[in-house]
Amino acid sequence: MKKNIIITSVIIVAIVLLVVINNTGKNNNSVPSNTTTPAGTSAETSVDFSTPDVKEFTMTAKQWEFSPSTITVNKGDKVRLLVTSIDVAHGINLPDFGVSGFINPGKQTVVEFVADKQGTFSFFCNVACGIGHSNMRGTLIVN
Ligand SMILES: [Cu+2]
Repeated sequence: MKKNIIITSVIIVAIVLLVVINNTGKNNNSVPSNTTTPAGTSAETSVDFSTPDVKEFTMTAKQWEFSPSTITVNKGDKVRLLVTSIDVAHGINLPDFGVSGFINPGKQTVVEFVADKQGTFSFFCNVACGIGHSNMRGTLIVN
């Protein structure tokens, strides 16, 4: 009798565990795909950056500054930054507008975004580029 009760309990616990694990797995799978896909695709595919009204800025990145370090645009502008590293690898990261780019040494990286909100925002290098890396930042002003 006792043996049967123990075996039954073990089976019930196993079933409960399977259900819990199964549900946890479903949650982990569904949350990222639901949140990332629509936001990422709609923002990037609906804007046409091939039009002549794009505001283009040619910039250099070097240890440890961007030049120019301040970019001023108007709200609603389509903005293109052409950033060339003249020494080592750098990055250009403007998190408020979802911009992140890697800049190879001696090469140009192009990043584009729509300045869809007013304010003063920071962009910075996100590739470890030497002792002054954490000070390598600039300002985007959207009027
Ligand atoms: Cu850096």
